[in-house]
Amino acid sequence: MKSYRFGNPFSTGAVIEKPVKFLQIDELPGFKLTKSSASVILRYRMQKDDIVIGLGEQLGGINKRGRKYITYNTDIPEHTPDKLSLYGSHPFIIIQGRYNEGLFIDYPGEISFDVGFSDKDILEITVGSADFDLYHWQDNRWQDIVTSYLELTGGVYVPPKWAFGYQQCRWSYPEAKSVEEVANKFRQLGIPCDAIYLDIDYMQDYKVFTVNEERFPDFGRFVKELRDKGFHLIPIIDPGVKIESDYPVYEEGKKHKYFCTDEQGEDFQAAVWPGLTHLPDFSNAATRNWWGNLYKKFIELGIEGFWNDMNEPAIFYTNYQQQGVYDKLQAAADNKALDKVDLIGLQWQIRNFHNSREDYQSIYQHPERDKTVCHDQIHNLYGAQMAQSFSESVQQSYPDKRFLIFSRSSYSGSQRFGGIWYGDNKSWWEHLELNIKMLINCNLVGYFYSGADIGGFGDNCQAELLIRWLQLGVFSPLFRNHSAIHTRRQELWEFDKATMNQARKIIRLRYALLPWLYSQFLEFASMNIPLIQSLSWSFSEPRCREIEDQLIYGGSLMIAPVYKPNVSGRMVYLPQDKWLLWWAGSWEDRKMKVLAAGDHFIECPLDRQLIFIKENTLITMQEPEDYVDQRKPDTLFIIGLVSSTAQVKVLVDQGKYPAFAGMAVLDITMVKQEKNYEIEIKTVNRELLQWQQLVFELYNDQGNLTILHRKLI
Ligand code: MIG
Repeated sequence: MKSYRFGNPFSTGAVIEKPVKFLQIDELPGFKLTKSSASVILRYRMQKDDIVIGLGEQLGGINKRGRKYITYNTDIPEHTPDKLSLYGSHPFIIIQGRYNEGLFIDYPGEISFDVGFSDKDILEITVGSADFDLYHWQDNRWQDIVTSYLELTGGVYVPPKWAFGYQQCRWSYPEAKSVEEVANKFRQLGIPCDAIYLDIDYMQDYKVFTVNEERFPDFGRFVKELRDKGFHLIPIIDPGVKIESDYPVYEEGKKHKYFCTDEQGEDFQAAVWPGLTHLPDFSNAATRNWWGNLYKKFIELGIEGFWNDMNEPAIFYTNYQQQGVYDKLQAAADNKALDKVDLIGLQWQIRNFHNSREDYQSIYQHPERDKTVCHDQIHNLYGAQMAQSFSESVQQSYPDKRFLIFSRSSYSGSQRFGGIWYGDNKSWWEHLELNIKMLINCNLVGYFYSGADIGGFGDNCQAELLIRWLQLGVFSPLFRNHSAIHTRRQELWEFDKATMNQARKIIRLRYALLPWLYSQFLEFASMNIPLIQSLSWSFSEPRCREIEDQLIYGGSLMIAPVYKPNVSGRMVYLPQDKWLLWWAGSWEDRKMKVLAAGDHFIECPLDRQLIFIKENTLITMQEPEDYVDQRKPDTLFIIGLVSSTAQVKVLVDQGKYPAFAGMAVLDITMVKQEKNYEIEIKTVNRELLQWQQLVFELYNDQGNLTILHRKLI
């Protein structure tokens, strides 16, 4: 990798240790460079078969060719194919071809990536500034470029284990009673669940870090009562601070100059949920320190998880935009004849007054007292630095504890501070399909802990869609059902009985697999290798480069989700050798079948999902609990198709920070002999492993099952 510096860049913090030496750049091998005072253009001629991957949270496929993308974090409730930006920016791209090339453009403003759209053979990257750092990899294995990028940007956030449980959200559960009802429903119906969310209505007048005391009397006790039942309560945090005298957050922020300003240095005003607010200036270390410590108020009450919303930052309107609308409407009213009015202009004005680029260009940030930078130039850092503020603060105050934290907006590097969710998707089959690609694309830039709103946020979810989405959700590290106000309710019991029973089985399957799913997370995070991968990550057959609707989880599983309505099966491609097909309907029903490589049409009615275990790997399972580590079952099932040798490591962490400290390990290796299996079991910190009984369910390549029992000593 080589590092290049253009001009005098803003320090984004994306890269943890700056390489000592930046090269001055006049040419970049393989690229044509065009520099001006305000932009730099990089052009690259792609070969016909080159594949371009990366860019993290973006629409389009895994192969990014044929489209345009723009990095400019946007609060965007319609993820339709015409959109060029979503909530996060990850300007990291790889060209896989005769030579593999990787680029990370560390610039937190607008960059456009035209990947063979204007000219099908040309990749044209336009950086909207002449000041940025560029990291270039050449001729490495492309997988190594990904790992190198993750190392460069500081590795991967690891959530606490309970954050792998099922989670229920709704906009909103507005008072204690509705949260309690949901919690009780889960336990009565025997549906596992670990977390319930508070959306904006828990606050007093949408004032961040307040709780409405009428709707949530004795909030601290409420949090503890829920914890006793095995639920974490997770409040939403929005950055906009309501302008209201005597509101402490506002008063402190104003007094210490913690807010973003306008050009004249006055605190910038932007309207969001609370009405007019000020936006904290997270580029400033003092602001970050102040803000990060505000979460403590909740942490001291027993809260262990947060979700940061609206941090692109979203702006409903500003006084300036509002005036523009009034003027246009006034002109229309004065005319009293719509044909004399600039209708298109009027519509445009009304449609575009929120999240307006003009507003972002009028906000100023002050990373230091006497330093000013226009927000537009560092726009994509806003949510990342908000996450950084939380992360820095808890590391200081609770140095050995891990929290759940995820954000809507993000930038390269913030994958070490927390996870993300994919924002306001819809209850559309198209968005279930998009979810598969999003998991793969976001894992490529280190957001292992991420996921979509299961069932879809906007629009109304139908029973079949919910079931298929939950089936994919089993393999989504963030496994959260969320839906918007005014949409059909999406809690499982709001559907028919059969749907609810099926949903329960799917969620119990997740909990059965959870120790393995989580252990794989730890292992892959420690290696800086994406946890969720496209098939091409480990299978070099050309076919695999085109498969975008199957995914690999960890070292052993391939998932082929059904993402279309009214179908009873799908095509699946199995690369290289043999696979064990688990036609999974419930965790207890574990009859498996050996399949050979190649194309298969596989039946998959609604009560089944397709899970494939790779030959000579092992997965582990245990009896599902109502919530993570409720009873700690003492039997561990170890399952696989073993034709020569196989190994599995089960990692059990102590929930401490850093994640890998003091870990317990169960390490199983096995060799297939002619008639039997030779099993070797090693442990580290045995006393921290809950299991006493090991049950092996081993298939040979003919599909014959052998069951073996061992005691763990
Ligand atoms: O303007 O807090 O993406 O998850 O439920 C909408 C209300 C604000 C957007 C988030 C969504 C959340 C909603 N928020």
